[in-house]
Amino acid sequence: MKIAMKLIENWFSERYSDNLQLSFRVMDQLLSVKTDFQRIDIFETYDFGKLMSIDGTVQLTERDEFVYHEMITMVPSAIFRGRPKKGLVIGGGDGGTASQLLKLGFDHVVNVEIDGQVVEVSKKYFPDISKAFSDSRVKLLVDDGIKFVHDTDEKFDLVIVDSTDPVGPAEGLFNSNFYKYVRKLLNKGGLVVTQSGSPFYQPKALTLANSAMKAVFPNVATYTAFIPTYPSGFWSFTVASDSELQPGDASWLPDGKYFNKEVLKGCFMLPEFVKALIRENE
Ligand code: AG3
Repeated sequence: MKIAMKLIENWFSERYSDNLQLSFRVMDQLLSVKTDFQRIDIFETYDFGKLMSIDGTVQLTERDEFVYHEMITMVPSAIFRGRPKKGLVIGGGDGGTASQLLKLGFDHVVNVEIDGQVVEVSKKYFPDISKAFSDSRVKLLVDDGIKFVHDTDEKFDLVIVDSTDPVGPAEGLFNSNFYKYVRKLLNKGGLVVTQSGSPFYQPKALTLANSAMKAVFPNVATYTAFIPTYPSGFWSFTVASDSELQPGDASWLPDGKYFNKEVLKGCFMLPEFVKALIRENE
């Protein structure tokens, strides 16, 4: 008798609600580890290369990480007058943000990640994305970012908050107290930027970031990017400064794989429902 072979398919899903999820078919699960802060999983997916999730939420995939890392670094760099050189990354334990800052010519980057295991895992599974951690221009501190901004008196041109969603360890990064301390660390003309979630599925992340920054900075603006593996694919970032937020000509900035000068202008043009969310905060 012939027995039909049973084919089992394995899938990783990020749950957006009880009724909605995004699923990736996976070849293999390479790692699942519970740290003191969160659970980290690494999958080899069919369509997006390796994928890292934290507490079940997609953090990055090899195939589309460039969008997030370019947009969180290049847009604020284009607004800064002159060439930004000193960067602070809060979170960003995969190293993607720090690596991108080095590409842009930053000569000193401090990266404060609360969970050392994110760094270790990234070095092992994403050696290219995390290569900044073996560069002498980057100082990695495994520490609480909130504590760091309270205690340091170093100054930066750009502060980048590359965090998870505003639940769990990142919660304290979405409030005005945190930004009060960040403001003190900014050089003249300096900016702070944070990822602020999916305007469609996570309006609270956007409004939280927006109101926290508005409580502290006179100039705040939201921009968006297309990131296929994040909820809804439509993602927001919010930037703030004491200086005006007009993109300069930034002729020194090269095009990326996503970023270019048209994207720089266009990304600040917001759909009405996003504008309405932001207005609610005024
Ligand atoms: N950190 C922001 C990821 C947020 C994704 N949220 C979600 N999937 N629900 C990205 C880390 C890349 N350096």
